[in-house]
Amino acid sequence: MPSNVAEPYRIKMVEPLVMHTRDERQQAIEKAGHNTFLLKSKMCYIDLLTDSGTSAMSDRQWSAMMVGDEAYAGAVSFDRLEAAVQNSYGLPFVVPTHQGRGAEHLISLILIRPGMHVPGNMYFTTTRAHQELAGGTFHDVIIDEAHDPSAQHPFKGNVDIDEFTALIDEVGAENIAYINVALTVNLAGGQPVSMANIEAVRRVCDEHHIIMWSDATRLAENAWFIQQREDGYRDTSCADIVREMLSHFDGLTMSGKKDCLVNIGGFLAMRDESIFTKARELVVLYEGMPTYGGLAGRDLEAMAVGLVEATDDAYLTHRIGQVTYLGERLQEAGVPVVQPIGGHAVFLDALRFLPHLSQDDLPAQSLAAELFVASGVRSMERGIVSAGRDAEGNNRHPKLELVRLTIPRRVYTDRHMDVVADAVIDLHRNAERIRGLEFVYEPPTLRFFSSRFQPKA
Ligand code: PM9
Repeated sequence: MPSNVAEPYRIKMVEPLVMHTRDERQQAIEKAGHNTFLLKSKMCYIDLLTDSGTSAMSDRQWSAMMVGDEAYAGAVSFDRLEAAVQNSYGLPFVVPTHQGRGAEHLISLILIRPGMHVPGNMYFTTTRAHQELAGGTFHDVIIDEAHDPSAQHPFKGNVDIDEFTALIDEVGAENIAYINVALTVNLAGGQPVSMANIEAVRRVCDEHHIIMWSDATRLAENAWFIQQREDGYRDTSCADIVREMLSHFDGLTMSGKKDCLVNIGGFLAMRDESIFTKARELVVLYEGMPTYGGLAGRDLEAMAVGLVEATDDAYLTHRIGQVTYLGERLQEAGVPVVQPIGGHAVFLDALRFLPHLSQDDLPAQSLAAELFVASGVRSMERGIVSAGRDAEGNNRHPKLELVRLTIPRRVYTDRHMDVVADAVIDLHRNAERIRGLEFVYEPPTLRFFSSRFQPKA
């Protein structure tokens, strides 16, 4: 049963895939310290580590790259990116950065003073790291359903308005740097936020004079869910929904590596000229001139085209249809996955997949490593390892202990999804033999990228 929408493109260039033996993969994972981030990509048959920077670009993006203006200052490529953001997102001021975390770094430095609080709809690793580096404290104000992998809710990424207002009452609006609303919510399973919820957050922000920011990394996918699930949007294009969503925000950070369909790039966009001025001052220090922000002119061109392509209805219907297809194949076979299936990935519920392990056995890390050895499919841990340690140095224990099968955009076919589904289903049948892991090396920040592990005795 293939997904019911064919690819809305045809393939012009191909990249061969190589399948290694199980023994070779076993050696590779041991060399990588059982961390899929440390594997060589050539060892991965189907690489579902991330949807970040892994998209296939279109012929239009590649041709736009050829007219990239590589001038150090005042490049016309920046003007084209700025115009694309203004037209598609409705935000007047744009500052490019090398990728999303570059934008997160700058906005955290601008808006957060030590001791301030930053509510958001679930943490994201790099986002929270920059908020904390700037002296802020992150508060999770997502609805409770988001922390329950089996809970059914059409907009599991929604902000819990009561929790948000309770936080304002507790710490005072003047101590809230801004609220960061992610569209969609990556670590909840790629779950969307409804337009009604965005409007409700805006009302609270207006009442208390709080800045409303967005992590807009997957905003086009969020728009598609609004079109499909929220009353009154069925006949509205995703491009129009994107503009409507953003009309409620003061600004955004963007990792262009996702919903701008590029291999590198990001930016800040905002309404307030004083924030813009500060961002332009800081970008020179950390990224590059305000007209290139650490990117080549050709990268700006590709992003200007990609951010428009990403809101195309036919593209989004196929894109999310493919993710849903994989998720439904797994669900039908009884594999525990986060529900509903999200926009960019299918998330395996490692606690239910490996019920014989406790969270301190690092089940998601172990499952990701085992899936690679069994099939050559690379995935990513999104659980206790990704959550890191709190200010006292204790391991955080997130409610979600997940393995993410992240689907790059326009890269794999539904036949690849079948190979992935078969591998996961097979592993699930033999899950009881999978052992836990323990750390042998742990860096001080963003530990999931480079920690090393060994099987527990
Ligand atoms: N997300 C991802 O694989 C890249 C690796 S970080 C584990 O999901 C959100 C919601 C993201 C995100 C990156 C960033 C940072 C910000 N917000 O990777 O710096 O999903 O461009 O963006 C990754 P950059």
